[in-house]
Amino acid sequence: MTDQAKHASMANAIRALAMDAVQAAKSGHPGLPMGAADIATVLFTNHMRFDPTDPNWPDRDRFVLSAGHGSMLLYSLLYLLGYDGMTIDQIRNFRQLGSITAGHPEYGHAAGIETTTGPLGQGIATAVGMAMAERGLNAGFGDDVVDHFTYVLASDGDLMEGISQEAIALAGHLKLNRLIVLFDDNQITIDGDISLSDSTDQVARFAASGWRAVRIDGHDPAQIDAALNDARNSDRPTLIAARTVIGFGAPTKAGKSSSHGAPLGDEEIAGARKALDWDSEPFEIPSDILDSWRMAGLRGRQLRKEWQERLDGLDAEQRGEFERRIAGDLPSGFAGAIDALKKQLAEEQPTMATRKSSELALEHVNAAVPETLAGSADLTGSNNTRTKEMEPYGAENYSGRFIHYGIREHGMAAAMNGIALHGGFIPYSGTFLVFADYCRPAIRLSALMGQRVIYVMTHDSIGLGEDGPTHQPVEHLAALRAIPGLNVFRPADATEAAECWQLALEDKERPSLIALTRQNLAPMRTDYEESNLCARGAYVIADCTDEASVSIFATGSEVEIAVAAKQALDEAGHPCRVVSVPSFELFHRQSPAYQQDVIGDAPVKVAVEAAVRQGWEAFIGCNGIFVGMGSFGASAPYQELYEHFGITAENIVEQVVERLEADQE
Ligand SMILES: Cc1ncc(C[n+]2csc(CCOP(=O)(O)OP(=O)(O)O)c2C)c(N)n1
Repeated sequence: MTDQAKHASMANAIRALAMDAVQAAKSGHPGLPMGAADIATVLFTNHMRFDPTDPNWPDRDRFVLSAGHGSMLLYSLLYLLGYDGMTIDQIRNFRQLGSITAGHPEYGHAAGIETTTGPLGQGIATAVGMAMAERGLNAGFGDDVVDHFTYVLASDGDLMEGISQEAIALAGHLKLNRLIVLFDDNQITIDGDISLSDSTDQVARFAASGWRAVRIDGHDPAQIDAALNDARNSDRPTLIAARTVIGFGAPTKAGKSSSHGAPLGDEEIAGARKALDWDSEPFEIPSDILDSWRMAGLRGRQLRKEWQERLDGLDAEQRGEFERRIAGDLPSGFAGAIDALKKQLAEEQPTMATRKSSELALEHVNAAVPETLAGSADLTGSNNTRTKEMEPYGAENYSGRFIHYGIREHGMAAAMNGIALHGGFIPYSGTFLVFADYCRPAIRLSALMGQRVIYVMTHDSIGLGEDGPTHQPVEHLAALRAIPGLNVFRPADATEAAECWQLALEDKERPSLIALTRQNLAPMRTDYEESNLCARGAYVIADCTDEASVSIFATGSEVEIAVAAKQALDEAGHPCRVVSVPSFELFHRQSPAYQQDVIGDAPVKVAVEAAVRQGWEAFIGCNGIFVGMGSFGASAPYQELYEHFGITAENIVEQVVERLEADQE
């Protein structure tokens, strides 16, 4: 067989599996895998370094299928290359419950899926984070142990989404030359020809952001091969715009949107088999072709062994550190650092904004945990995420630990997913809480993938004051608490801030968001406690000796208002307890007995939070008193806003007394 014929038969194996699996599932996207099969074949047989027997080899090349709807491309590759678990039965069960071959690639379902994709644009932006982590880890451990590429297959849709611009600009600026994007330039989207909605010159666009950008024929293996070789030797990230035909091989649907997202149908598939000269039955790959693929799968084994020898050759300390960081375990000094800080805080009793408390915690964290990779979306001085020793991360200094993400919240959040997925770093970075909306699709993916990404969100309420309602989050806490698997923290003082940081860093399987104030807060935790009280999500922070008539639940800046109300209520003969609720999610994970104990049975229950009521029913029931926001905020000094919106101790007391009196009537 000529090389050309061998290439064609290997690529056709992908095409056949894709059209047959989509047909069997009665849904899915055959067009992209059929169109991009030539690109993928050259990439995986000649360029990608990976070892299916050790899919998590830390120095493997990463492949991100940004156009996740083309999932059958990835599943076909993983099956053909011999990844454990990706059996032909899994391909037959494409899109079925319990299979590892979900509609879109889901991280954690199968080895070889580097990230969850499907929401267009996320994959390419996540890959930028992977490439950033690669350079960062390389700067720390050297070429011998970290030196790999991140390849992306992106579609028109990926490049049309706004997040791609943030990602492209960041990657170009940072000169991430180990990032290579293969653009499946098929000029078709769901609605039809790309000319319906776009006329961007993508090559010029990438070039304008500092990329090397070339055009090739995406069905010519020699051109694909040469372009990849050039890309790997570039001093900049590379875009390879590969012109392809969507649904390549389908007799009437190739080149048309009708091949994008629906089964081709029996007749069309029969025609494609003929055109591609593919005689095998559905889900059958001729043994010589499967052998060729499996041989390609073996290519990396030797490379991986050589890498292992180089790692073994490092001195024990460096090797241990590398392995610890890849495993994601915190250094042994971490817990002690937090404890020392808590003792210091108990002694000093500082009054400060929690964004400042967070910075103080980070001074201790960053000294003890070398793998934190910090950042901010151009609000460094406001988010307080950069600690003293941190140098900026950049093309001239990949060992820097602070990333100036620019005004790119969405790109930042997705990049953090990539950094976490890559391994070796714990990413955290900041913006204003109100702009959580700009990060939300990526936050959702952090949670869906169970990644330890830490979002620092400051200016967390009307308490930010004069910037006004555009900058004052109101619905954001509730909206974020609605994301399954995301820890949302809102610490009430410096001690709680330190404890929330500890919890966020120790939770290897979930992202966390820490909401912090702009305004100063008095210390609420006056005594040193060895245990982390925030770990249970809610706890009694101020108790009463008599049976409580009132329980007040509050978070963050409103805890001190609740405590002031308690003092007045106690004095008025209405014994009151205050529960601080730094995290709904952690509280809901406690035993029913603990939850019941904390909620208690005081006849009047009050929740205070400078945000909307949604979600508080779990604490105060339907008829509890809620003191918070029911509208957008306003522009004014924050003390006036708290008065204006009635989030005051006086208002709480008034409402409680009214309720107690009404109950007595
Ligand atoms: C953020 C987002 N919006 C919309 C969709 C739905 N969707 C899936 S594929 C697609 C566009 C298809 O065009 P293209 O990206 O060029 O893929 P191709 O047709 O080449 O397979 C759309 C709108 C999505 N997956 N993600």
